[in-house]
Amino acid sequence: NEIVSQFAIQGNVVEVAPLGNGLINTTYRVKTEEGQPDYVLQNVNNAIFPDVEMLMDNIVAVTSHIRAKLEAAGTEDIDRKVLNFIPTKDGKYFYFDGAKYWRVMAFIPDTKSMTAVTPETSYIVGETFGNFQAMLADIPAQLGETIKDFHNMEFRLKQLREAVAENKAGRLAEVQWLVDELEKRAEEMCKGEQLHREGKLPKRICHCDTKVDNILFDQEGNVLCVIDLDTVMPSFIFSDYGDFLRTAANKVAEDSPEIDKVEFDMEIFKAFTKGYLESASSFLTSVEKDNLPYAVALFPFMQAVRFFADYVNGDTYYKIAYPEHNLVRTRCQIALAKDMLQKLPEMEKIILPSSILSEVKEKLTVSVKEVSEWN
Ligand code: GN1
Ligand code: MG
Repeated sequence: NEIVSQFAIQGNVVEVAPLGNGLINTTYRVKTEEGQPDYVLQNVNNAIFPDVEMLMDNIVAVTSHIRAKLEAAGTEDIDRKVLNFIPTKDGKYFYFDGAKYWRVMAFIPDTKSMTAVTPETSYIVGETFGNFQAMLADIPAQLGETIKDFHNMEFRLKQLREAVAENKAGRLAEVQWLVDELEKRAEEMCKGEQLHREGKLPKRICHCDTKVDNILFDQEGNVLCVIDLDTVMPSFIFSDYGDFLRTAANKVAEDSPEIDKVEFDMEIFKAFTKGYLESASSFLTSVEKDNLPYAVALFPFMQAVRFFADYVNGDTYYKIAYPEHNLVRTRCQIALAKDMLQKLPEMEKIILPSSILSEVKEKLTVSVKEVSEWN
């Protein structure tokens, strides 16, 4: 009550109860009297997100930009289609109680989330995230990186190399072969950063945590809005495209020990890509589009590097359920990246229109050759 009373809400608080099962932030539902709107109160995890002020500036810039677009388009029911953050009584979007950072947003009633991934939901998610990026393609505000170098492959490799050099947990000897395995692919996986340095690949505002459960649906299954905006930041569009497929199109869980069952599901790939391209084509450059297959393989590779660095460091970042957990996760992600690399030519055929296929034939031959060399 003390915390909620800092914010400019309507009505009197009747109850504050835990909401959802997020692992990073802590969330509560704030109920007010009959006839008044309810709210969501969140404690932002400051250990993971060091600059809450920047994070909230990002979120407010993004949600107000989307709101203005929806208003301009004459969209109905806008309060259900974009999150609405409530300022404190002195006009800030977070409250620091001396130990913790808090924020409040309006609760959107009568929603459901969808956790089952099917080609149908993947198509909708692709369309939704493409749309989200499209709406933010012309945002005037400069957004900050809420986690610095979050999806920077070169930085993630640097972290792994440091972990290997320090060998803090003394685990290196048994897993040196995995370091070698990852290093084989390291350079080509930094293609994004290289293209960026050459001025050929822009950063745009991306969500950076694209999963089905970060979309709210109404009771009929129509998309309402994208939620969980803490990682919204400038990144290559590959982030939203690739990270969704990493989790959604793997036939097993990201930490499955059954490596032989790891398989990249091309039906999910096709449906998600179709939805994404339908809404993102308006702003994607040919470099961005041509490199979507690279983005598919990039994310399990990057995740393998992150899990593995954590294993070498002695498991300090990701929660583990058993001692080898990060190692099992690493192997699963490598297996997925390998299966994706095998399927790159097929993906390229689907993404690139047939008219320009002949131009990239040479490129396709190169990727097939490279795949057969990575064993
Ligand atoms: C973390 O906690 P969750 O699942 O939303 C991580 C992602 C990883 C993911 C791997 C802030 O996300 O980048 O892809 O684990 N988020 C952060 O399971 O590091
Ligand atoms: Mg999350």
